[in-house]
This record gives sequence, structure tokens and C-alpha cells, in this order.
Amino acid sequence: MAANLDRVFVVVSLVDPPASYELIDRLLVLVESSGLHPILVTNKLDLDVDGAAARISEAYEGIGYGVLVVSVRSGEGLDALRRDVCRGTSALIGPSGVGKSSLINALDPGLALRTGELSGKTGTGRHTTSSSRLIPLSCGGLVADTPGFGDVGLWGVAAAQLAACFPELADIDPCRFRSCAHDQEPDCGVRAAVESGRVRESRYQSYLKLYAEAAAAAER
Ligand SMILES: Nc1nc2c(ncn2[C@@H]2O[C@H](COP(=O)(O)OP(=O)(O)O)[C@@H](O)[C@H]2O)c(=O)[nH]1
Ligand SMILES: [Mg+2]
Ligand SMILES: [Zn+2]
Repeated sequence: MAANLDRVFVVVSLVDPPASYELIDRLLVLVESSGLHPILVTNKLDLDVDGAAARISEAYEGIGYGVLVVSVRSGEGLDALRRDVCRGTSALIGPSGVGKSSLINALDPGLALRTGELSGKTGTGRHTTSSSRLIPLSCGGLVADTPGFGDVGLWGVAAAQLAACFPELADIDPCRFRSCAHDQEPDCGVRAAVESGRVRESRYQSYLKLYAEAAAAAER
């Protein structure tokens, strides 16, 4: 991840394509592993008919993330995003087709960045942003529009460092073993926190999945 970023926005869409908790967790962990605390942006509020925006906001605000619910189409939430993006250097990361380029265009219509129609068949976006670059906004900020990536690998995050990328695990009870993987070990503080409801089950499932991937990558 580029150095000298003041903040990173993890951008997902509520619909077309719908964001999964696992995808959100992957992207958040990726940013946390670089030492930045991302802000979550959920776009396409205009298409949200079943309350996904409210559920996602509650889940991630509850563990200390800033969440911006926005719609490029209706303009909702864009003022809050503008306040953050129009100073310093920001990056927007997230899958293709969620509206990253559209958001930047909405903040600075003079830019006319290319945006893509969703390919109807797969529901995934076409890769219309070919490389990331820093774009100066007329309001003052610099913003990196990154090409989308569907499957986010955990580049270089060691399995043992993974729990530190989950902010809600910072102040739970310690585990019996210092090297606890928080999986099947006895007296695990993380599992206890999941069982008591302090840590959300889907976050724990994301942790286990990413842990297995990180451990497998280390063996290669
Ligand atoms: N309905 C709706 N469509 C949007 C919104 N924002 C972007 N889109 C559409 O989503 C598609 C992908 O947008 P794009 O900005 O290229 O996504 P990127 O790949 O993340 O840069 C385009 O067809 C946009 O018009 C929104 O708020 N609502
Ligand atoms: Mg784009
Ligand atoms: Zn543990």
C-alpha cells in the first residue's frame, strides 16, 4: 500500500455487487496490516431495499470503524465523504464495480474519470480503471483511484499478526497460550469473547479463514 497516505477508504457497494461481511473484513484487515485504520464506505444506498446499509453500519461502527453510507446516484452522504477526501492524501480501495471512480467524479465532476457498467452476466464490474494514480481534486485533496480487485489476497500478513488487525480483539482476556491461534486451543480469550457475544461470529469466521490462508501461504 502506498506510503504517505493520510487515510484509506474501503469502498463496497450494498447491491450490484452486494458486499459480504467476509469481503469487508478482508479489505479492512488488508489496510490494518499496513498500520492504517480505514474508513468504510458503503455505496449505492439508492439500491438498498432490505436494510443492508443499517446492518453494516451498526456492525462496523460497533467495533470502532467510521462508516459512510453514500449514493453517487442520489447524492446522499457525499458531503461527509467530501469533508474527509478534500484534505490530505486518501486512497479508495475495493472491488471493481462498487463505484470508486464514480465517487471521485461526484466529488470533482471536472475529472470525468471512466466508470464502467456492470457486466450483466456475472454481476462483477469490468476493469475500467487500469492503474492507480494520485488525482488532485479541485477542492484540495489528493486521491488514489485504485483498480478494482475481486479476490483480495493477504499480501505478506503473517498468521501470528492477524489478530492485531482486528481492533475489537485488542482488549479481550488473554489466552492461556501466548502463541494461541484462537482456533481449537484451550482457554482461548478470543473464543470466549465470541461465545459471550462480545466479538461478532462473522468477524471470527473471517479471522479463521484469513488465518488458514496466511498459514498456508507461509508454508509455500
Ligand atoms: N445505482 C447506483 N449505481 C452506481 C452508484 N455509484 C456507481 N454506480 C454505477 O456502478 C458502476 C461501476 O462504477 P465505477 O465507478 O466504475 O466503479 P469502480 O470500478 O469501483 O471504479 C457504474 O455503472 C456506475 O454508474 C450508485 O450510487 N448507485
Ligand atoms: Mg474505477
Ligand atoms: Zn486464543
